[in-house]
Amino acid sequence: MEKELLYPVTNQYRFDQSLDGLWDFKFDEAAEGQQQGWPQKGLPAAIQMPVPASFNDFFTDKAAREYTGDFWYAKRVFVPRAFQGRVIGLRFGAATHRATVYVNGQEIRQHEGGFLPFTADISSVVKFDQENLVVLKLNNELHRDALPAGDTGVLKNGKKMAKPFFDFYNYSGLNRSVQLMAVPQDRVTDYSVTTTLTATTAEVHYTVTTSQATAKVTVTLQDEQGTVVATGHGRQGTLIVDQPQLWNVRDAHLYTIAIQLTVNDDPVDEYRDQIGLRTIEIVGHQILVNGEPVYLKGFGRHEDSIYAGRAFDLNVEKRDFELMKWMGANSFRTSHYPYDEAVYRFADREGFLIIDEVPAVGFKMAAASFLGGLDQSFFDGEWTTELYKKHLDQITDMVHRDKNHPSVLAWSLLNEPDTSSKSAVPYFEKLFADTQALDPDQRPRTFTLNEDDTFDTSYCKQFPDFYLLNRYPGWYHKWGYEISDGEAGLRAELDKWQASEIDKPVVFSEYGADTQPGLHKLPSVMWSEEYQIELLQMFNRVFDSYDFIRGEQPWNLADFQTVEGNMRVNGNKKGLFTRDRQPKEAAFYLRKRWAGIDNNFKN
Ligand code: BDP
Repeated sequence: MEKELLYPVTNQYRFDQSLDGLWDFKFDEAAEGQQQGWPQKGLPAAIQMPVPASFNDFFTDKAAREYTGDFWYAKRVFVPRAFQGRVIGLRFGAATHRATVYVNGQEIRQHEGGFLPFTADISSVVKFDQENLVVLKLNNELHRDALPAGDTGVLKNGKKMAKPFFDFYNYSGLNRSVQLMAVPQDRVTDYSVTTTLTATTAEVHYTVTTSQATAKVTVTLQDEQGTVVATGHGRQGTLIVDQPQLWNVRDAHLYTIAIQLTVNDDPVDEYRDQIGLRTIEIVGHQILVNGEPVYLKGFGRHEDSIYAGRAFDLNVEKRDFELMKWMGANSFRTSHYPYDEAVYRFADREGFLIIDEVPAVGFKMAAASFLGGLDQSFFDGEWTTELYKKHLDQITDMVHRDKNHPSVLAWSLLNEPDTSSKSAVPYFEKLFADTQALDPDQRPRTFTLNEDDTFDTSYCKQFPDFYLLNRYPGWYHKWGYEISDGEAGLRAELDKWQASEIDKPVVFSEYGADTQPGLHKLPSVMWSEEYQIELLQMFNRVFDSYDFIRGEQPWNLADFQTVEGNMRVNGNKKGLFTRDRQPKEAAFYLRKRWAGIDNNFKN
């Protein structure tokens, strides 16, 4: 079960019970919990902590908010006898950054990576019709051989401190829901679908994997009216849908796939999910959905809100989708980590395209030196062998989890890595090839190139299927009155892309200005609402002058929390919306621009 990531459901064969709510919680500064028998006894003198939530912002004491090291969660979970005979599992949506799971005193498994789900098979230790003690040891330290990358320092007073090589707060805890699951022994363990289109049909190629080889598999596809439009038999096959209602950008149509298992004609399992029929291709400098060119309008985002930090909050997510729709957006990037699964379900339903990003952020020593690190190439570091394993492991889980979502347009394999040294090349070569082998849908692979990775300096330009550029003229350089020089520099760089042999789409995946809401100034100064608009106008003039630029995703949808520092006034303020999701002036400007840009802009 530990490799199974299917979204949990309840039906005649499967049970999914939420374990969200209050859990026991305790910091373990001395790393003594194991020795003190907490997995067996539970947590002594524990405090209560909501799940899902990041623990940080609840505290009024700074040492607690900044806590770095081991910390524990525990809960007593009643498992009814009705579940007997099934495989019993726990599913953690996200645990930052490494976790050890114990049930009734026994260690069940360990997991590393704070932004993807994992399951623990507890069948061998579970007690029915009784309470079971579920205990988790978490650790939120940052390291160079882990994702996201950073260091963990120790202050003179002995306290550990996270030093991220990235610009978002190291929010920690059980940030997504926890579920108790009971599934049949003979069950569907995974499935995948890909679509090809003919003039009048969609061919849905499916593969189903099961826990046991004996069961018979039947797959049906139903349209939104509940009519069965195709049926297939066997673990692999093709379902042909006549006159299909395709999934399209901002015009989504979904089909229900139902996978049934029978043993000797008796039904033993069923799994249903919603899928969309669509194709994705990159041809020349066009991004094609169902063969039609699409211009991306959208945002880089974060899972970030007040009180609960990086906890997934369906209410915030709903508001974000309403804001994106109001803006006229059609896409977003899950900067800088895979988001909660509900986000992809929203996007499938609303017809948004997602650039799905793995938490490979901070792979750059300049990011470390910004905080006092060394100035060497990141990929020269001895940590890259271990890092690669974890990196690929997380890409594997991301692709495994998200591969059937019609909304997922592409995989972003890194954010702003150091590609200006040759030592990055073998790492990238392997990473791009290994990812290709994972995705049945063969989606485009990409990564964001930061300011230092230009047409002239990047050694890794050959790898992406399309380019994501993060550029900050007008903010981190050539700022204020010098912005006209910033524009000239940007044009000079883009002229080189234009003149080159490369014929692939370029999407601007980050640009922006920190803006204090309510600060007005005529003429503008940096940080004013007027300056944010001027900066966006500058970029938009540039985008409109180059045909190969096929998308714009300003940084960021909303203001978000970062570490404290002399570059940040209580977080990153480049949002078009405030952290409580109200518009800055620039949102009205951009909304107007996007109202005049159709999905097939530049064609
Ligand atoms: C980019 C990073 C992003 C930062 C942004 C900024 O990709 O995470 O928040 O810069 O500085 O380099 O605002």
